[in-house]
Order: sequence, then C-alpha cells, then structure tokens
Amino acid sequence: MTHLPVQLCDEQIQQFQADGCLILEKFLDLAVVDRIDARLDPLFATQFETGVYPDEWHGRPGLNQPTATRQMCGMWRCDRTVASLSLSAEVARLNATLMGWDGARLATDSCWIKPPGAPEVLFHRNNTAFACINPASVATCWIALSDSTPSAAPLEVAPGSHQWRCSDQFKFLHAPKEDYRQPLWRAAAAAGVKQPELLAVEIPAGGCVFLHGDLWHGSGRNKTTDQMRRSFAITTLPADAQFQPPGIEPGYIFSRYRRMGETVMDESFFPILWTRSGDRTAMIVEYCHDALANA
Ligand SMILES: O=C(O)CCC(=O)C(=O)O
Repeated sequence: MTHLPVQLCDEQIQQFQADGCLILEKFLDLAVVDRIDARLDPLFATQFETGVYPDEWHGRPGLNQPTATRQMCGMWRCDRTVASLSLSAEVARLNATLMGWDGARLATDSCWIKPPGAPEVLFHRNNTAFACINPASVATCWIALSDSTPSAAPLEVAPGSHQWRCSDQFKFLHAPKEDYRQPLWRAAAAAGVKQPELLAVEIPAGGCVFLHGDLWHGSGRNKTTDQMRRSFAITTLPADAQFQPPGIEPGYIFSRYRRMGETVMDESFFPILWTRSGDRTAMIVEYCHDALANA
C-alpha cells in the first residue's frame, strides 16, 4: 500500500498558524500503524534491535505500576522499523511546511502508551525542552496508533496558546501531584486570557495532529478499564538549527550530543530529513527504508 503525499491547502496552513495545531483524521495507512505499534512492546521489554538504548524511558512493565504511562524517546536509534517512520521525509516536509521552514531535521521521536488507569501528563510546551538549541523551535506530528476516544486520555490542546506571551519551565511530566492543567491556567493568566479553549483530540488510529512547539498540551487520566491508548510522536527542528553556546540554556537530553567547542548539530544524532532543495542526511539510506517512501 502506498502513502500518497498529503497536499496541505492554504486554509489548513492558515488554521495551523492561528491555532498552533492541525488535525488530519486520516494520515497513516493502518498497515504502517500496525508495523510501528508491533515494535513498541518489544522495546519496553528491553529488546533493542540495534543494541542502542533510548534517550529517555518511563514505565517498565513488570517493574513500574501496571497503570504507569510508558514513554520512550530517541527510539529511532534502537529500532530500524521505528526509524523508517521517524526519519520519513514526508512527516518532516509536513512539519516544515506548516512552520514555514525551508527544511527539517529530526529532534526526537517518542511513544506515549497510556494503559487503563494511567495518570495525567502535565500540560507543557515542547519548545521548553529545546532551550539549548537555536532556534528553540520544534514542530511535532503526534500520531494515534489506537483510536483516541474521549475517556481514553486523548491528547488535549489549547488552540491559539502558541501565541501567548508567557514562560514555561522544564518539569517532570508524568503523574503530577497538582492539577495537570495548572501550568496552562497559570500561562493563560500571565497572557491575560480569561477562558482558554481546550480541545480533546479525538481521532481514529492512523490520524494525527501537528503541534506548534509553543502550543500548550497535555493529557488526562485514562478512565477506561480496557483501552490502551497508544501514540507515536515525531518532533523536528528547522534544518539549519544549531546548539546555543554552552551554558546559555539548560540542555536536557539534547546537549549530550553537542560536540565539544562547537555549535553545529551532528547529523548522526539530528539527521536532516527533508529540505526544499532535496537534502537528506546520507546515512539514512544505509540505516533504514522510508516507511512513507512513495510520498
Ligand atoms: O500523548 C500524550 O499524552 C502527551 C504527548 C506529548 O506531550 C507530546 O507528544 O509532546
């Protein structure tokens, strides 16, 4: 089955600019969804196809509470089937087109599996985790691998909040003790927004939502007893992004990959996936196929 390139119309691009998000009810073919989804449980069982461990890992079945949210980041280096989607030129092209960039490089990929009873994910903005990069500006394509239903902890977004003048601090996102929407209320108050709109992203498996890096988002408790909410997110930077000089901003996981004394972003860790002029980091071809290659 081929993936047809998505043609974004002007209206969709304008909607993304105004809302900071754009939903596509249909994006990935279910065969691709199944192929990626099938890799997640082995990864959480420490079966890393390439032998490389992920950058970040929460929720290990058997060790953590069975209800704990399972999240992993930097998965493309652990598994080449996962990489075939994370490194696809098509997702990068769409992220870049919506953001008005000439090209995109991978920042990170991550999966979010919320079993029945899984707790909330604190509201946050993705750009906050990229403060050590210039520009600290990302776009995320969040893909539903299972139907995202109202009671199974759908992703929640605050449309328009990417334009608020407010600050955010990097925090641990899982199972917050405070109201998981509290950072959103604080940011809205700082921006003078009295009643921020909240949108629950309800999409079928294979649908996606594109998120501007400054958009506030989070998710509630999985209130179902039988629905495992599964999703996969691909986050990109502009192709010409660089590191800030050392010490300027907190580094989180990304500054591990800074070359000493340089601000250049190494393409082995932040590969260029798509540019208007057709650039793509050469090693990708050797490493994996492109799951959306016909696009
Ligand atoms: O899927 C979720 O519940 C949270 C996802 C998220 O915060 C993200 O992809 O940035």
